[in-house]
Amino acid sequence: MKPFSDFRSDTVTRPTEEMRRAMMEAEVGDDVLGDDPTVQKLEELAASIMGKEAGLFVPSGTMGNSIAVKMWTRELEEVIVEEKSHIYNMESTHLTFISRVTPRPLPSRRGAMDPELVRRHVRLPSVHTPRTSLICLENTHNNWGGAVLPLENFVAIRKIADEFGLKVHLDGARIFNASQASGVPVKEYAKYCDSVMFCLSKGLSSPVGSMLVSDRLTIDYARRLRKALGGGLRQVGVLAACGLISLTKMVDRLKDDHTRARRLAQAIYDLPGITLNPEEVETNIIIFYFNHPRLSIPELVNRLKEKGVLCLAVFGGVRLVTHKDVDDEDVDRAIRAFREILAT
Ligand code: TLP
Repeated sequence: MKPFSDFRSDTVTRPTEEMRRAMMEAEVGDDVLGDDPTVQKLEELAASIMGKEAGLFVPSGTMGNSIAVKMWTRELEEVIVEEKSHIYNMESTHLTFISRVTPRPLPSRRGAMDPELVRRHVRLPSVHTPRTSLICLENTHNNWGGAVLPLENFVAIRKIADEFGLKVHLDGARIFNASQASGVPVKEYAKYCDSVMFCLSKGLSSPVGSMLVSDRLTIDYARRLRKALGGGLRQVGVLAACGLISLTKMVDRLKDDHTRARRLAQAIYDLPGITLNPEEVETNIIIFYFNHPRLSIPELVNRLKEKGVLCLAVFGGVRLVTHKDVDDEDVDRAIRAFREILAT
């Protein structure tokens, strides 16, 4: 048996054999000078899958989101974000640090902000207040346990954005998980957004990389911002080669991750201390709240680790993520470990 079954994140996925071969064989050039053919192929493919004019390869999802916020905003402006969103909570404050805008966090129902609430929080130009310029959405929603945002929410938010002349950016780190779970094509979600960031390096198993897509002029500007942030890379076709495999070969299998997450959730939701609705596990992320008379959250995480099961403590709870590198045996091992620790 392997030493650990690693449920900490889908970011831990290792590149496939095919990716390793593709890295060896990739045709490369200097991408900062604009002549890496493999990167160009990936950027074109990403844009066409999302129904946008152009794409940009970026080293990380955080850099993609940072560039997106920067390209749609100026100082003295405000950005509407969902209160548990990754952009607001987990990207080292780039809204204030890089873009120098104020975030306006709003509550939601499992990641979907009420359009009327959004409308009430749009600030019109005034000498006193920041002007709202951008709304950020996240699908799937990480801190809401991989929740899928309903398409109607995109439609309603777009309507408000158009009413007030705002831009909409989608943190679609796991947009392919959303699409696999809902049956809604990724293009359909993207249609209601001015830009989309999505990750190659999570469930899609590339070692590094995310994509930012939008219209051509905006991506030209994003390319300059990427350089300014130190994200201009040279013979990066070796990584883009993996990205091409992510997009062409790794999407369909995401539904297996969803099935495993649901099975794990169904097996542990009623153990003492755990608050979890397995019906709400829609994709590959399980987050449960934990309140136990004898065990704290860090103690539970440690006890699981002693039994070879890795997971993360988050927001008053525990997170487990399924992905390519955990199979049914890993899920069985996790179920056994939870039962041994909690079912006394
Ligand atoms: N999320 C990571 C960590 O930050 C916790 C994870 O393990 O889930 N948007 C969303 C919704 C994300 O979940 C993440 C990464 C990002 C953006 C940022 O991507 P990276 O890690 O490539 O900067």
